Amino acid sequence: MPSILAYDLGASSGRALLGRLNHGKIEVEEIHRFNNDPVGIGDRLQWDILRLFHEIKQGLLKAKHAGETPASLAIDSWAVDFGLIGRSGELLGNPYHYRDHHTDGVMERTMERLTAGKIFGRTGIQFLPFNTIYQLAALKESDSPFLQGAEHLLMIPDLLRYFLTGEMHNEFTNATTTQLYNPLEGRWDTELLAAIGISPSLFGEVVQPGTRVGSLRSVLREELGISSVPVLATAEHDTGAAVAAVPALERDFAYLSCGTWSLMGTEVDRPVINELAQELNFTNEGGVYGTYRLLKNIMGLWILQECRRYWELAGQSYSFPELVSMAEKAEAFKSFIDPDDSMFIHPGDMPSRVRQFCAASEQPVPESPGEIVRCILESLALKYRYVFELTERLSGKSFSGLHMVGGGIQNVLLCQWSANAIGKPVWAGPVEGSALGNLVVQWIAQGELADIWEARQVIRDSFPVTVYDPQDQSQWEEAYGKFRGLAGLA
Ligand code: LFR
Repeated sequence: MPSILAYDLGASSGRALLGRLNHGKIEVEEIHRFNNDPVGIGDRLQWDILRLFHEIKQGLLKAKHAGETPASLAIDSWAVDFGLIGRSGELLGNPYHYRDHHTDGVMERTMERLTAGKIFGRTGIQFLPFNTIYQLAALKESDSPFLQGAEHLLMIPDLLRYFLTGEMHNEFTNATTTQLYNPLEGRWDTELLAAIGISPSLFGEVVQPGTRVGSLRSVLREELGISSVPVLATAEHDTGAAVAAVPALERDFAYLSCGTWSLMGTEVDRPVINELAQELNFTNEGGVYGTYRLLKNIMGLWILQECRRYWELAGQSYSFPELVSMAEKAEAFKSFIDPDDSMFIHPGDMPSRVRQFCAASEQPVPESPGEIVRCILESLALKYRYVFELTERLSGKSFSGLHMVGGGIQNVLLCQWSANAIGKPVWAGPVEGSALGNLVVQWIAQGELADIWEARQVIRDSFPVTVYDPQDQSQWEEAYGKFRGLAGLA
């Protein structure tokens, strides 16, 4: 059986995997891994999109050298960011990084003008300052020449797919993250676009995951010396792909996609757009096969990654396992942060910000890396419990445990503490959530798998799931009370 190729691009690294279905089991081989280093120029933080396209080509070359001609390929990546295409068909400027400061204050101003009720009511999407709608409003406010010259807007995977095929399509799961797509009407929301002064002509036809959207351009085939490969739209939002790969066998399940971000929620059949969802700032991102992800963003391992980067700059290099083992030795439940405080969104001196949060909330200030990492990981686990309970309240469901997928589950301590905090088992696996979701959508499109439920069964049969049972319940219960108080969580 021929292999297929999945590219999964995260905010700090990307990978290309060849996948094969063999007697009801999935086999994957990572053929290429690369860094995704955002580049700061002056005040701006941008993605090195041409470098990413170069790495996509490297993946194709490595597949060729492995003697493979993939039956199809697809790309997933983080959401909300985009490229603008001008009259000549060329990319105008580098896409901004969603952690760039150009959107500072824009969400607040837009919400004031349009009202939160209108924006949420028409999109069902949570308010995050970097949503595409606020990035576009920022470009409009600054009279960006790129925006003036733009004829098309393509989200990151749409853009890379365009570079590969020469064809432009907007894929559904990513389209919903813009906060400009109306899921109730099944189209781009022209009223919101008009309100921020953006032409609807920038937005194209929205295609569902699994749609064939072209094949490799002949010029690229010649450059690489390869034959044609069909290009599919998969669940191109990495979180959409990760949730497609949750090995749940029951319809109602809670998940946590754990990486740079922690995305926690449940899958629903239709968007939950009501006052409570708006008040709790939950989102309804488009998923596969008519589903939606009722979830909430939690800042995730970003804070830890950024601490590590900062320490490295200061000449102290630690691996993640080293940091986790230092955290394990530090004193328990000494101080907590609210990981979702806006002070943690942008890159910078994260250790100082953690200390600052603790000092301002009159807690002992963590000093050593071990103390800081312990504070971050305990706070994340406690925030998971909070959002787990909100998910149950909002969805009216009760969950017997939590599925965790993604690279973050390699952090065994975090998995165990998550189980302790929520007081229910955590089922951790698979690690390659997004890439697997990307692959199974391609196989469903090719008729190799019947539907998402067969796909989830096959994933369960192919990859280990580690069970973490809750421990130390009374201490975590007490910690949760303290955490809620200081993070001001009702
Ligand atoms: C996770 C993710 C989240 C999105 C954030 C920014 O990788 O895609 O779902 O909110 O990145 O795009």
